[in-house]
Amino acid sequence: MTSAPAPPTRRLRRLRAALRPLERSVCDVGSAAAMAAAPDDDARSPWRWGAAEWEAMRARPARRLLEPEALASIDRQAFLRDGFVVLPGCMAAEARGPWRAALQHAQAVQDNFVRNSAHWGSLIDWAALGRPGGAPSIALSESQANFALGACQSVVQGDDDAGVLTLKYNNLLPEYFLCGHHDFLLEALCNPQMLELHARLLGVAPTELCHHHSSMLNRPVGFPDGPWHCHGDLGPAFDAAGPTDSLEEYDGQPNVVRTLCFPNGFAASGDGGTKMIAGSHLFRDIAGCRASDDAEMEGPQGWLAGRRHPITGEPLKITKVGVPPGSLVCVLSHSAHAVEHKGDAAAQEAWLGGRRGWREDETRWCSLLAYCKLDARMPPPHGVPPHWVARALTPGLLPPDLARLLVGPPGFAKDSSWQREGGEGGELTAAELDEMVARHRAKIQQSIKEAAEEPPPTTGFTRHLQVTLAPTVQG
Ligand SMILES: O=C(O)CCC(=O)C(=O)O
Ligand SMILES: [Fe+2]
Repeated sequence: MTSAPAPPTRRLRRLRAALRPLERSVCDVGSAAAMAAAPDDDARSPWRWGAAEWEAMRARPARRLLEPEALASIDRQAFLRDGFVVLPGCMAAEARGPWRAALQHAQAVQDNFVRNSAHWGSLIDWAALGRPGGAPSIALSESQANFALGACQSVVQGDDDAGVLTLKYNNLLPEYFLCGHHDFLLEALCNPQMLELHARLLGVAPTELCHHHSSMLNRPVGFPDGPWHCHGDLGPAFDAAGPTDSLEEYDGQPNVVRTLCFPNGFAASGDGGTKMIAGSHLFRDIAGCRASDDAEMEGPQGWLAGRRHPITGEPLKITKVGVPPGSLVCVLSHSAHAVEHKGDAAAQEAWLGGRRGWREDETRWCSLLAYCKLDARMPPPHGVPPHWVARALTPGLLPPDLARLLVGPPGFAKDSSWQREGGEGGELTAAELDEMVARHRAKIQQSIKEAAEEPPPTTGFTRHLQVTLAPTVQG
């Protein structure tokens, strides 16, 4: 593990050269943001690492991240039956402080990045990011930027007028592909205990796991209720397969596990917790399983009305979990979940009204790390952009477990649309790289188009973000 990386092949040198403008733009904006946020600490961001930092990471022994008893206690059948598992206090005691500090650091970098949107036009290489028309003509307004500070999913996202969606889908905002923005979280992603945990949950060997995406989900005091939803990550054939009462069938499909990591924990009520519905995943009802709040979910017309668990026969119900510091909650894609508000009505009103001044020690700090089985039947993971694929494919640069998580093992899924498609010895050719980048850009453009076509939200804080906040500042 400590040997020097092999020199990149000619193909990979070309690949890196093609992506260099993008790396430069990321680092330039990253430095502007990081310098004001934490001037002494910008080596924490793997975006800017060179060969020496990668070598140091390869040489570092893995830290103790989880309590071994928690791993040993995993009940796979219960996980498949419920669609989620709560692991209270399973973060190793010595990992909790650094985990929270990593999230605070990443939030500070993100806040600074957002605050500096007036410089995005000149510092970011928009052509390298594939934005048609180049730099955006408007920056975030002061109120839009202020609204996003200290929280996640709060930068206005209804359109790409200020370039936010381009940044989001290229994982330039630290809240997306979070692991690429902080060394602790990158190490957590490929930590052997995390791999063992997800291998157990998904019923595969640790070497058969792939990274799906990672994000930051910090919720400050005043954060209102988040809507009920579940995720379609597996492609139409599996996402719309309809209800099943066979755990064997469910286990036989591709699967993604989102693991929410809470260094501080949260109380069951009014504390920004994650809420769950055991058994909801077995309905595979991505489009229908939605509600703006608990009352709608539980109401006479709500998704829960009359529904029973396909295996236990029990009526489905909302579980408000409360967890102690250092807890993990692992969730299957199809499992219904929502966010409980944080703080009372006055706190929510103040937060929505743009008043900040939350106390950091009260924030619900959270990182999400998602893993899937290597399975060519599902669409490629959306959370690993081409510039990280390029790093992962540079021989000997990244720790082997990390490289495999990001792009799969050599030769994986040669015939599928996964990012690592072929070439001899699993390498990408220049033409394949071009195709991969083109595909990534096309996907981004498609996502941006879909976001712009979606009707404006009628409830909740997304309505506030996209409807109330936007016209007053952009009009
Ligand atoms: O913040 C949470 O508790 C849930 C976030 C969520 O729904 C997601 O990341 O898919
Ligand atoms: Fe979600």
